[in-house]
Parts: sequence; structure tokens; C-alpha cells
Amino acid sequence: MPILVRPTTPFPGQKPGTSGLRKKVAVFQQPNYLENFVQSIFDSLEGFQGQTLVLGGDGRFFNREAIDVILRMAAANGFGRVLVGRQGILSTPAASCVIRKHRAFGGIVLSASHNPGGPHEDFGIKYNIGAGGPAPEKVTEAIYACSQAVGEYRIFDGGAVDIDRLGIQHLGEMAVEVVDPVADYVELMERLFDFSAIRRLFASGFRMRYDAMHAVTGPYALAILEGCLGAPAGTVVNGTPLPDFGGGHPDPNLVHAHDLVAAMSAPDAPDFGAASDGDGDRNMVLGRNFYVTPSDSLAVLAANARLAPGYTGGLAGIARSMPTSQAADRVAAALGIRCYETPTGWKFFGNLLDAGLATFCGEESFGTGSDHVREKDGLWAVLLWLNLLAVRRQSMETIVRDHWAVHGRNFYSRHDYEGIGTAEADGLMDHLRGSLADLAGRRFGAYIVRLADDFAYTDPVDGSVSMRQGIRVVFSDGSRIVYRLSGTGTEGATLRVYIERFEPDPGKHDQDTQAALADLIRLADQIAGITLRTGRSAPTVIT
Ligand code: VG1
Ligand code: CO
Repeated sequence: MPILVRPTTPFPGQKPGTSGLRKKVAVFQQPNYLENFVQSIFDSLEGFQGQTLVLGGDGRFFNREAIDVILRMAAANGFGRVLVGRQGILSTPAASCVIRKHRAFGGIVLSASHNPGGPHEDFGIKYNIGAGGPAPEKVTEAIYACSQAVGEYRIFDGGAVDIDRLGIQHLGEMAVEVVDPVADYVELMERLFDFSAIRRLFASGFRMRYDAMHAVTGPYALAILEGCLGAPAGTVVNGTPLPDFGGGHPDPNLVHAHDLVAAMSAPDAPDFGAASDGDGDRNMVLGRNFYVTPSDSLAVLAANARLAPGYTGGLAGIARSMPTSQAADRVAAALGIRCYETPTGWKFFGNLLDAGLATFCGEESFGTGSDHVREKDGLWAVLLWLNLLAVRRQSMETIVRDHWAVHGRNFYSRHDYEGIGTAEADGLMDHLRGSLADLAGRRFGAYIVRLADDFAYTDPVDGSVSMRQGIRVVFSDGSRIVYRLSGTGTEGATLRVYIERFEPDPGKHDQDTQAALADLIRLADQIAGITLRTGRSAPTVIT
């Protein structure tokens, strides 16, 4: 077959971050940039000849062009078959589902997740392994190493396929099967949740607003909520994926999902609100006039998991990323199961899930999921909440307040300082690292530092070690301040500061979060010199 072997030279910086390689679209549009990275993925792998690759993306600008290139490169590199979502669409959790169900060798997901899309915005590409999850660090490091040495790439030059047409086509000897991006995923959700109970909930007049933010979950939410579950038409808003997400920022949080937040605090607000991000792996859930933090959502879902058919046997364990609040730890203790603490990024949950050590996982960044796939899953969390609401027939607010009354409340907030200079950000972190020894045992007002370190993680399954995963300052009452730099941005640096304080007294659970954390927020600035070093007097985004 007509395979071209084209010479190329390496690009610097093709290093995957927290979740794949993310760059401005213009960077990906440079001749050979995408090709180099894709060839590096293939060069880093062994044994995929004749095997199946899964391919899809969140529909953002450059998705189709990239799919065309990757299909032709997969053919030239010897894959036997590619399963590609129709129109190039596959949400991140759906891609994981398809990889697992069809026993694929791996998958390539095109997304920069919550980063904006469009010709002047971001694009991204990530590789997922056969278990369905994000490539672990040893794989991403191997890809990066290959990208620094790549000298040629292979591409098929004998035609193209129509990704709008379901069914099998061929590129040379390789089969390309265009699949319904929604079908396998819907089938999985039906097995995990009590769809009849949720259908009855909607039939009883329960109202919901699901904001797909013009990102990838639109078709999934329409099929499941309005299709299978009988929610009234119009429950899903912004349900058509657009290449630029309608000019918005597909990040489901209080700042970027402001329309949803406004609708949920209006006098005629629905009972339940939810939004997902660009690639469908995150979720924000809201009650009427009530916000639940992702950390609390994980804890409440874990405490109530047995109410859903997929989890009646209970949970083997819970895992959370280090900056995520310790609300889940309290649930794990109450359930008599283990809670694992991992670095930021879903790839660190993979081994725990594969080994059956954890069933639910969560991150403070609106990511929740379980062992049903190997990615976080926005709609899964929404459906689990619906299942819970359908069984308990209480408002979300009542359920969360009851939870706090039993387990106590972990007041929690994340402060992001976006777009600060790389030098300032590195300087701040270096300074913090340098002051760790002095911090231990120091008193700041009522707070005494019990532990100050740079979080290092040893994977309990394969023993791999990941260093420098964020600075933790833990106080004697269990309160914490965590600092780390984002690994998903494409411009300058983003400093994330995570602040947490436990409050056992139900009489004090009504406080405003920022007020409840005010002392620690001041301390966070004092310890790291944020204002002094960045010139910023306030965060860009507070969640
Ligand atoms: C952020 C979040 C992290 C999440 C990652 C990918 O990373 O903090 O929890 O796993 O995004 O999510 P960072 O390095 O910017 O803090 V997604 O939805 O972009 O795939
Ligand atoms: Co995402």
C-alpha cells in the first residue's frame, strides 16, 4: 500500500503534562508537529501490529484534521483496525469505555479538556493504554523521549475515510470502523444505575438543567437524560458540540458555568443542575440554590454508593488526589475501607483500580469516577446523583447537610492565579521548597505546622515513585494549605492554592466557605508570599 516515510526533525517540548500534550492550535498546525508526536506515541509502543486503536475527540477546532492524520498514520504503522467515533466524537470516558469493551490495544483522545477551543485557543492529544486509562508516567516519558529523537514518520497516502458514515471502511489493509460514540457508553450506564427509579423521578415532576457547555457531552446527555430517562425536552441546554464551545470556557465551575449557577439560584430554579467540561470527564452538580464542592460530592457519593445497582456490594476503597479535601477519608473510615492519596491527575488511579484496591476515585477539580472505566466521568457522577435523589427522595441540600451532620464538614476552596510569569511561579515554588525545613513546628496564630513537605507518591501496586507533586503545609488540627503549579495550561503558569479546614460542629456548618477559611487564606499568602512575588492581590478563579 502507498506508505510514505517522511523525514522530520524533533520539536522541543513535546512533553505530556497532567493530561496529555496541550498547546495552542497554531503550534499543532505547524508542519510535522502533530505527525511527530503521533509517531512518537507509536514508536514508544510495542506489539500493536494488527491490533485495534480507539480514536476520537471532544470536537474542538482541529479535531477533524487531526483524526485524518492519525488514521492514516495508524494504517502506515501497522494497526489492524481503528474504532473512530462518528464525526470524530468520543468523550474521554466513552473512549475509555470503548477501549475496554472492544479490548483495544489503546486509544488516542483529542482534547484539551477544559481549555477553550478555536483557531487561537488550545488543542490537545493524549494516549490511553489498553486498560482504558491515561498513559502512566513511564509511558508518557517514553513518548517524550521518542519525540526528542524522531527522524521520520510513516503515513498512508492512498485515500481517506468518511468519518460521518457509520460502518467499516478501509485505509489500505487497515479497517476503520466508524462507531456510534454514544451507544457503548449508554449501555454501560444502564447497567450501573437504576434507570427505572430515575425515570419515575422525572415522571413525578422533578426538574433538572444539564449544561453541556457546547462541548462533547451534549449527545450523551440528550440520549440518556431526555432519551432513556424521559427528562423533558430542554433539560439539556447547549447540547450541540461546537468547535469553539460557543466562545465559552468549557470548565464546569462557579465561574465558567455562570449561566447554570444563575439558573440554579433563580426563584423558579430546577431541583438539580449539572455541567460537564470539554471532553466530558468532569462534572459540577448543584442543588436548588446550593453548591456542593467536588470533594464533598465524592464523599457523599461514596457514602451512598450502595443505593445504585452497580455498587450494591459496597466499595473496595476510595482514592483521592492529594489536594482533594479529606471528606472522603472520613467516609472511608466510617465504612472501614482504605482511602488512598495520589498525586494530581487521573493516571495515578489506574493501578489502584486495576488491582481492585479502589472503587471510587475523585479529584477536587470536578473529577469523579469509578472502576467502570479508567477515566473520570462527568455523566456517571450526574447519574449516580440522580440515582441517589431518586431513591432518597430528598433535596440535594438535605442530603449534603445530613452528610455533614454525620461526618463533619471539610470547608474547602481552591484559589487559582492564572497567567502569572513562569519565572515568578517557579521562584515562588522554589522559595517554598527552600523554607520547608523552617516551617515544621512553626506557630502562626492558632495554627501550628505539623508537617511541611513536597508530596512524593509511591504507587502501592508497581512501586513507581513520583516526586515533587505539590507542597503541603499541614497544621496540627488537620487543616491544610497545598500549593502546586498547573500542568495543563498553555500560557505562562497557573498557581493553584488549595485550602482546607475541618469543622465538626454542625452549628458552624452554615458559614460561608471563604469566611470559614479566611485565616488560612491569609496564611497561604503569608507563607508563600503570593502577593509579593506575583503582584496579584486576588486569585483569578475561586472554586
Ligand atoms: C487539572 C486538574 C487535575 C485534572 C487535570 C486534567 O490539572 O487540577 O485534577 O486531573 O486538570 O483534567 P492541573 O495540572 O492543571 O492542575 V481534564 O478534565 O483537563 O482532562
Ligand atoms: Co476534562
